[in-house]
Amino acid sequence: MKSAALPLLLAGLLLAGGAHANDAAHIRASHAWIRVLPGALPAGAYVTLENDGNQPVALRGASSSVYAEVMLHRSSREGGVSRMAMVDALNVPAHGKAELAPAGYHLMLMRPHAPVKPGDTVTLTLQFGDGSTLATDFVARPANAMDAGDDHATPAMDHDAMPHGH
Ligand SMILES: [Cu+2]
Repeated sequence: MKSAALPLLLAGLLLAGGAHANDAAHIRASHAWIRVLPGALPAGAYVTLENDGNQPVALRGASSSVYAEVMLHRSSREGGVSRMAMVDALNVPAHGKAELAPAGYHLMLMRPHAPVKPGDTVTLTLQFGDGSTLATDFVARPANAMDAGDDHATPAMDHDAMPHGH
């Protein structure tokens, strides 16, 4: 019975993983947003990742039920020319953070199954080096947006000052 073996194996892996906090358990995602471009142009997804663990955590990529293809990219500028390259991983340092932002690291979203409009929320499942995942809601923003647009949404709260232990 081949079909029964896989769920058992997965259950075993999950139990084994429960003995130690996995990568995803140490990551807090904030300011998650997508810049939606017109037509069939790929969209960029941006997020701030904070690692409260003692070990660095590698973001390897993401998956989504909305986009057929998601790739981890890095934009750079060389001699006045903007380039984009695929990268294997983005390191989030221990007790540090990494930012995916325009003109830098981003998740490139391609081939949506249905049109994504500004105001929509899209869940991307971030994937880390140890195979753990973190489902994160990204808000879709228009093509001229430069950030998540939430900086003034909660003026009473200083996110960085809030404790976020587990
Ligand atoms: Cu890209």
